[in-house]
Amino acid sequence: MEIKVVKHILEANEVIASQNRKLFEEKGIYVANLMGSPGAGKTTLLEKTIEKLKETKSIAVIEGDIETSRDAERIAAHAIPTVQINTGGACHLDGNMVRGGLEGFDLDQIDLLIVENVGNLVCPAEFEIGENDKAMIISVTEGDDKPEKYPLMFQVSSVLLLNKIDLLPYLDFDMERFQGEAFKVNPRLKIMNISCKTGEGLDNWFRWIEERTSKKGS
Ligand SMILES: Nc1nc2c(ncn2[C@@H]2O[C@H](COP(=O)(O)OP(=O)(O)O)[C@@H](O)[C@H]2O)c(=O)[nH]1
Ligand SMILES: [Mg+2]
Repeated sequence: MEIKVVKHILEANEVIASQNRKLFEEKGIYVANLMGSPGAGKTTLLEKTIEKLKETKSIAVIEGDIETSRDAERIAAHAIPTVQINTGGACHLDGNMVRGGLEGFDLDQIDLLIVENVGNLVCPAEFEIGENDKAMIISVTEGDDKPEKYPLMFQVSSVLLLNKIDLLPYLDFDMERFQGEAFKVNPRLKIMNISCKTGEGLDNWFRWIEERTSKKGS
């Protein structure tokens, strides 16, 4: 019985997510669903991305958190349309929550919508929101053994950003092991090693997301 209930919830979500997807398609908006643990660097990456791309792309952000509007305040400080969704306990965003959040935007004015999902390495990967790509960010301080322990997020993501590489000298992080595990769970994964602090590797990411956004808009 329980399995049926879960299946029903996921199917109901899929319907709303595909309605969102259709709307994004009509409006020519490229949507990235940014997922990762609390503290991996999601908001910091967003801030860097906005600063790099905001002259050439119209960017909007949805912030998903259990409580508070702290991340939305950080993003809004960059003069970008921002909506905060508080899930009130739920560990992920779903299609319906994102649909509600869209009411806060003029969709005709947006090229790129980035959704920062609730900090969690598990649940966000299970729920489609109508995105074009899922992108995940994990930091070296979380350990090199995570891909096989939390495979789903690695499997559903198009790109994996390994953040905080500036801290590698202080850690026993085995890069070969990490990359080996990540490719084992998802051979198509595009891995980018980055530091939001020093800026190392970020150009790769900027290029990746800018190219995808341009394709949608043209
Ligand atoms: N050393 C280092 N710290 C970082 C880096 N990126 C983010 N941080 C720090 O990690 C903490 C969590 O970042 P935040 O963007 O709020 O993570 P989020 O919870 O995933 O949104 C903050 O104190 C950031 O300044 C990085 O590349 N290197
Ligand atoms: Mg955040």
